[in-house]
Amino acid sequence: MSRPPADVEPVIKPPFPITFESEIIAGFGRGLSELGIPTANINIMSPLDSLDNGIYYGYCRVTPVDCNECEVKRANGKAVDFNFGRQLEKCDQVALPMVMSVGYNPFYKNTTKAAEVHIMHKFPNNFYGAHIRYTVLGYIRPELDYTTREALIADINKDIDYANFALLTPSCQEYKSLVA
Ligand code: RBF
Ligand code: MG
Repeated sequence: MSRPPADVEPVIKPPFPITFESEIIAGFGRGLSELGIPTANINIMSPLDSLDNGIYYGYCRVTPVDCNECEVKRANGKAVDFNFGRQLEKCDQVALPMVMSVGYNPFYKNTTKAAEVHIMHKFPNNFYGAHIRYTVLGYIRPELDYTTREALIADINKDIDYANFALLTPSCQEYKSLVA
């Protein structure tokens, strides 16, 4: 399936909208450092499990969890500070536009399935351990392999452009309250 046209208001069709809740976990630590595109990794549990692998768009909202700060080790052994979103300001805790990738990241040949969101918002701090509620409104494209990192980055930026356009249209805006 190819990417939806970037100038046509989307029609939200079943199974969307799909609303999930989960918490932010530590990923590979690669999004910002290697691609310049930070992503928040999400615990994959049912019903997120049931989505086909691919790239999606929607809204999300992150909120703090009442937990003491702690250190968690990434798969590669590096420590990550879990602050459970305690530094999130009120303006960070609103419904925000996002793009989401679900699957094995063929460019990196992951051996475990991962779900991660890039949120179109400037967060002043990390929010590992925070609660996330998100509503998926549509599918953009399958996960692809690339010959260069630049090509992957260019495609992710097209996903972001599409989502920024779609999520401002009335057909999407009417679902924004699902994450409130
Ligand atoms: N990884 C891939 O290997 N292929 C993709 O087509 C792909 N598309 C993505 C689209 C979006 C919107 C996002 C946020 C991520 C995507 N990724 C893809 C995952 C990317 O490789 C991952 O975020 C970084 O490796 C950090 O874990
Ligand atoms: Mg990440």
